[in-house]
Amino acid sequence: MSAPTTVMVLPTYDEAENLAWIVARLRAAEPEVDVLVVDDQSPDGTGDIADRLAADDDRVHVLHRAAKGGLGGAYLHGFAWALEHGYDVVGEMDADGSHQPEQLHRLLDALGDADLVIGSRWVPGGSVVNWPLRREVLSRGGNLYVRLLLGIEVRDATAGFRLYRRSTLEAIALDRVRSTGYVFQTDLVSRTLRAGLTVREVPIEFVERVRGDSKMSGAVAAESLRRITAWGLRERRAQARRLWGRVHR
Ligand SMILES: Nc1nc2c(ncn2[C@@H]2O[C@H](COP(=O)(O)OP(=O)(O)OP(=O)(O)O)[C@@H](O)[C@H]2O)c(=O)[nH]1
Ligand SMILES: [Mg+2]
Repeated sequence: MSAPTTVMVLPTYDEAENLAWIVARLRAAEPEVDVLVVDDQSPDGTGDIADRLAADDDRVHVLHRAAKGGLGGAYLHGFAWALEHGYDVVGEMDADGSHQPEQLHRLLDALGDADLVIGSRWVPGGSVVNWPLRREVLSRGGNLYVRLLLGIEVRDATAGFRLYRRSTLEAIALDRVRSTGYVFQTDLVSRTLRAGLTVREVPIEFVERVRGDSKMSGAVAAESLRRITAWGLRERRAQARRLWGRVHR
């Protein structure tokens, strides 16, 4: 049997200062892993850099999208490409250096007994470097909100350093995903668990970006709050109906 084929999907928007650096590190750390850059017409020329990297290396590929469509949109596009091209394992990571290619092996090693592996900041051994307290509070608070409202036992449901088995992506109805921003990550963990599949978290060290600007915005945060609250309420209503059904049987 041949070894599973893996591709890491890297969404980019204005990462000209980071992309070549991160792709070189990824190729060096995991020479057997392919790379797919999904660029949304970055005004700073990231797409051209991606084209040059792809021209120099058969294992680097690029998708150019028409306009900035959010992280979720870029990943859905990238996943469709990866499934079409027959990969067994499809990964995600940021292109700004926050996720370290040198730690990808931790995720690869954990995939043996999981359907989704998450590189987690908030399990023992996980950490963040150079985060202001405000960011840490926001991330921990957001994750607590997710755990309480959705009732899922994942410590870092918003994390974007991941590996999915092909079978996982095929089981979770990607065509019905509507999340565009970072809430996409939470959406997919929750779909994976609802499909009865196994999620494992492994500790990683998350490094705050050093170069380039964050794309986190008020609108992106608002989408997260809105969707998670709506999913939580829907789940609570379903619970109440089940309980009501039992009482009145
Ligand atoms: N293709 C595409 N990529 C995006 C979009 N928004 C963000 N990204 C990329 O997604 C990754 C994560 O975005 P960041 O801006 O680093 O978000 P973040 O990590 O929450 O914010 P920081 O911690 O401040 O870096 C980066 O590689 C971005 O370039 C988008 O609309 N389209
Ligand atoms: Mg970042």
